[in-house]
Amino acid sequence: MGIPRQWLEATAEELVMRSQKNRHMHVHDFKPGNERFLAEVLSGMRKQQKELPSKYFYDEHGSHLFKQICMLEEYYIPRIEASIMDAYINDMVELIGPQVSLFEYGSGDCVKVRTLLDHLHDPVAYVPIDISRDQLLRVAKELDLQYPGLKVLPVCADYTSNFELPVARRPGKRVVVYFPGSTIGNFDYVPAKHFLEHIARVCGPNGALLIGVDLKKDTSVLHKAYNDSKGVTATFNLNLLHRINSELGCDFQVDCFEHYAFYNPRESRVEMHLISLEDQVVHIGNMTISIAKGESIWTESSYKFNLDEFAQMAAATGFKVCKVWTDEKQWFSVQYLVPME
Ligand code: AVJ
Repeated sequence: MGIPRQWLEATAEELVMRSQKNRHMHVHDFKPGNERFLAEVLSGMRKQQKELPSKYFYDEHGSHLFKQICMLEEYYIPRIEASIMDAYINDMVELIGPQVSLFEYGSGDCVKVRTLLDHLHDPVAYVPIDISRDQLLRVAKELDLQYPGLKVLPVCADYTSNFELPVARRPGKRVVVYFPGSTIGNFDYVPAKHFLEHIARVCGPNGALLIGVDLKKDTSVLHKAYNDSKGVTATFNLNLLHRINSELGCDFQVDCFEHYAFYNPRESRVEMHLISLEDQVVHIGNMTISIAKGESIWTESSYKFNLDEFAQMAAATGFKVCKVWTDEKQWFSVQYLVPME
């Protein structure tokens, strides 16, 4: 009991600042309601190829499972991305410059951004945007305490929908959007372009985008990354059905589904599906939907790029690739994009 340890190492002035900051922490809340969740589940399940949106993986349990995926040797993305960030952080910080307002789309547990926050010169604000509200509030509070000069402004939203971004009181020199983890790979081509266009508007002519982009590689590496030997990815995939059952009152027989993930080379993407092991019916809202034995529900795409393809897509949205950092095997890239002209 007693005083938290990190407080003992702070000056009195810092302590006052921290307690004041903590009182003011508040989430800008645009969390979608269950009506929207239900509508999207229904429309996906009524398609010829049944599908469910991958953004709904991330309830509390799903976010926890994703963190476990990130600790697997086979899921190479976080490890390699972190090594690139560590190796080139000084270059990145130099490009970004001082007094930045940093926006992160899909901030999750906010671990990755710490490398930036630890090295940036006098950052003005950090705006983590995430759909998982409890985790968001918890980690935002933590960061707020740990970075005394930084204004932390958490936003709970489905960032593919319309929502408003908060503005820090202290004016920054520029806006930089951080979008790590290759989450851009979850979007099909047209939505990916729309999303990058949205980011370009958020950045403005003076801003930039720091983005993680997963690269094409040996199919067996991809296969193992999405079919891990401990079965965590399978549990993560199946958790979507548990979540739908509990939040929308549906009756998927979760035990009668099997995780299935493979690399589709023609489309340059890993696809995750849930395959029904039996004929079954499921009630969604006031609809009854039948699922045949062997039929799949498509739950996620994870596109893999080569550097030219990504640069071309970026160019189609008005971004120019200014700098690319990769690991020595060229498995992953972190890229710094600026508006064209
Ligand atoms: C967080 C979307 C980048 O697609 O690799 C991990 C999610 N899915 N294992 C990815 C995920 C299966 C991940 N992203």
